[in-house]
Amino acid sequence: MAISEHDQKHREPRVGPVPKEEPEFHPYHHPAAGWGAAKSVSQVLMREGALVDGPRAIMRMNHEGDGFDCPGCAWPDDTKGLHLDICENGIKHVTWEMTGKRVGRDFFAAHSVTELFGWSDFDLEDQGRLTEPMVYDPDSDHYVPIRWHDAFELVGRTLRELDDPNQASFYTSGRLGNEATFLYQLMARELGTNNLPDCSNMCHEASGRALEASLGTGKGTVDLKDWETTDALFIMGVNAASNAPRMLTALAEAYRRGAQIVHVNPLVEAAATRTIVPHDFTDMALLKTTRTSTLNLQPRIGGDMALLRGMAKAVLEQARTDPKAVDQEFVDRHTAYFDEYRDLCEGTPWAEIEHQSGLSRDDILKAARVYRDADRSIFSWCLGISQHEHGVDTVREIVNLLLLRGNLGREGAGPSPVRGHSNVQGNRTCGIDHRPAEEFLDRLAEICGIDPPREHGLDTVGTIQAMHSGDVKVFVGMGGNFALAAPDTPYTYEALRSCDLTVHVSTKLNRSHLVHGRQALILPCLGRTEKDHQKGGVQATSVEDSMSMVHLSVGMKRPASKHLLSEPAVIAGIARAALPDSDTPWEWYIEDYDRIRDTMAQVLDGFEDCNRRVRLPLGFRIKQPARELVFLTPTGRAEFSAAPLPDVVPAPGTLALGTMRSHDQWNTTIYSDNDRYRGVKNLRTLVFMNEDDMRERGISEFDPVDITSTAKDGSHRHLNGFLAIPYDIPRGCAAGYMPEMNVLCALGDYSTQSDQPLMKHVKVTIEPAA
Ligand SMILES: Nc1nc2c(c(=O)[nH]1)N[C@H]1C(S)=C(S)[C@@H](COP(=O)(O)OP(=O)(O)OC[C@H]3O[C@@H](n4cnc5c(=O)[nH]c(N)nc54)[C@H](O)[C@@H]3O)O[C@H]1N2
Ligand SMILES: Nc1nc2c(c(=O)[nH]1)N[C@H]1C(S)=C(S)[C@@H](COP(=O)(O)OP(=O)(O)OC[C@H]3O[C@@H](n4cnc5c(=O)[nH]c(N)nc54)[C@H](O)[C@@H]3O)O[C@H]1N2
Ligand SMILES: [Mo]
Repeated sequence: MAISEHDQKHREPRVGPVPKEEPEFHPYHHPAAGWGAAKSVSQVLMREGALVDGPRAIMRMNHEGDGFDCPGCAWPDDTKGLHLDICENGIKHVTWEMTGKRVGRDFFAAHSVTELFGWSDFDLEDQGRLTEPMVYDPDSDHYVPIRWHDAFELVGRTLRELDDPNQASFYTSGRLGNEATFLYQLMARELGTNNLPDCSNMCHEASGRALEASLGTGKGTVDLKDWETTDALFIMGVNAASNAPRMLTALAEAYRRGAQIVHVNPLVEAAATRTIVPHDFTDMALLKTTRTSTLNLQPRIGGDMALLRGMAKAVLEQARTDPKAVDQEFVDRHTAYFDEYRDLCEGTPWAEIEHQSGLSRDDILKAARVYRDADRSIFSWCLGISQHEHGVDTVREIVNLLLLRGNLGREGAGPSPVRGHSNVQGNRTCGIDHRPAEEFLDRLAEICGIDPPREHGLDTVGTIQAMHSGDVKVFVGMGGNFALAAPDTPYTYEALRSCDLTVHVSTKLNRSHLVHGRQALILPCLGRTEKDHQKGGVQATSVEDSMSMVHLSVGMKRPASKHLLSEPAVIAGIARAALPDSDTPWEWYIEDYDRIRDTMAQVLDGFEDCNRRVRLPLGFRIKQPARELVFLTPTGRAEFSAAPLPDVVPAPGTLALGTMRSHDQWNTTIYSDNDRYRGVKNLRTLVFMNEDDMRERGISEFDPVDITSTAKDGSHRHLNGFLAIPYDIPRGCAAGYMPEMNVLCALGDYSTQSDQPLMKHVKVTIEPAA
């Protein structure tokens, strides 16, 4: 099909770049990482004009002591002094921030907001770094420059004039460093609201709640050393080669020392095949590949819980003849509600397990055997597990299975969620939580001398609903791209447009700046790669990775513009303007971030003495009570859950659609129209389907199709003219890219367990385009 014709069918504005060539699809048969990654990196470096600075910055990334933390993902740094685990997507991410391009006042003078709204999201971000604060001028429909002082005063005045502080909501995207995070939540709570939605509400909320309920701690318990010593790794619902590429190295090393690696994913992703270990120069030179999998299972979308239940059932059945199958001593000493769980497993028929998982009993037994034969097992997971109606139950089922064999509190064993944004876990640790614990608020009150509100605040979905109904009038986005990342795009746009004031603290121009309230500000800030000069000298910020390691990040680049402020400074500026009588020493904090850390050390669990410990070569690890077999649960024990299996099988004629990322994308930031590991070029507006499902509907490769979703409330949403791609995916399942597909996700369709939008299980029908 000619491109122009295909393009016309797209909903405007588009997300990705306009492809210069025909779409292509050729299943990928090469190893992950290696030279393909190296080539892709050099293309990005060239495009961003970062050929000189890029490589130098990369050498400083994730360095002990004096480097900056890679903003690419939350995978931990190596513990053995190997600091250059080159990762293609981390490099792309860093160069994206370091681009030589700039969006200054001339740019905004030349393009109205209405005009810019028609641009693609790719083109918006591709303009480069924001350079000075801008305010929306309704008369001219342009953004115009504003001085920092006046911008702060505008936000401060609007916040002061609200009838109720709960009419404001303060969003965090998981990039924000710990110190800024602490100040941000302090400001919101001093103002009097717990409206602190964050990207975690769309991401790992389910994991946090499940681990909290089962183990009394909202985080994983394992670290990289455990990954290095485990006998069996179960990797569930994550596209690691694209989204946590440094995991590839861990998988290859595990394979080389004989560990079992089981991948559970409706799609066989690149990490489930083989890799060329990127930092291993001999491997690179000889194109030597290492396997990264010993078993791949492809359940139906949402079928993981049934698979886990089946594995538990098999282990329990074996325990009748094999006393070592279940670690009864561990179960007796450390857990509660085992009998209920055993009865539940025994009472769940194999036929139901097979039907709900979409896997044969034989396949499930294979996985169970790996689990039974391993002395130490780790389960790792990401969005394929969490973004479901029953996400909490599924993560609790993972813990159930771990508990059966005492896979907790010892080396090489335990739960290991792969977090998303590089500091999303630190955000929670440092107080971004719309449902804060009483003890935390008590300490905040005592140490910071404020009177924090006690009622729970709004999360992401709640904030969108409240903006839509007029209950929230001020939206502040601390990073991120809320308009595009949130579900139900048109509804979210309406919600943001009903606000009195929208404020975005950002590094690059994005859709959220163009979907604005009556008044609107763009406040540009330093990125993580840049030097942060304050009165007390160059400042460092701390971040926490997926495995609870906290370490310092120090920028080394000259800021993209001399008008940029650091995120802590922006927050302090807003806080001072909104709270003129505040006793909090906002300005004093900004002079030297050690002062913020000193306060954090008094308020936050696990941050004692953090100024000293964060300067240790590898930083420090926040203690996980569950790791020490201390369970802060009602029973004081690890608690088995006994949830019934949900019905995840699509009704006849319908499909379960999962929305996900391509390889060349970082959430709403699109690098190109390619998805290398899935063999796709020049195309994002696609839907992957099983060939039989396509045939049944009279659809062939690259045929345009219309996709209709049906929400819980029966309402329908549409995406037309997407191209169908035949893919190795179970029948009844389909997949495509976020954020294009967010229009299909109804705002009301969130999990009743986690309040997370159901981004991996959208009920759709697909037919040839009208
Ligand atoms: N380069 C890059 N890195 C990133 C990001 C990025 O956009 N780009 N985003 C970051 C963020 S914020 C996050 S949260 C993470 C996201 O990391 P991922 O969780 O890998 O993100 P997705 O692309 O949504 O991929 C979900 C995976 O789950 C699978 N899946 C879908 N449904 C199911 C299911 O029902 N069961 C199972 N078992 N699997 C399923 C899909 O096939 C896919 O492999 O990555 C982080 N790292
Ligand atoms: N359908 C569907 N929707 C999803 C998902 C899905 O799987 N499917 N995944 C969800 C998930 S897991 C997440 S985490 C959200 C992501 O939601 P967000 O975190 O809100 O979105 P991002 O695309 O990561 O934000 C990109 C923007 O962040 C800004 N930025 C980058 N670096 C910095 C910085 O250092 N400081 C500041 N202040 N700003 C910066 C830039 O302006 C850039 O445009 O999307 C969610 N949406
Ligand atoms: Mo995320």
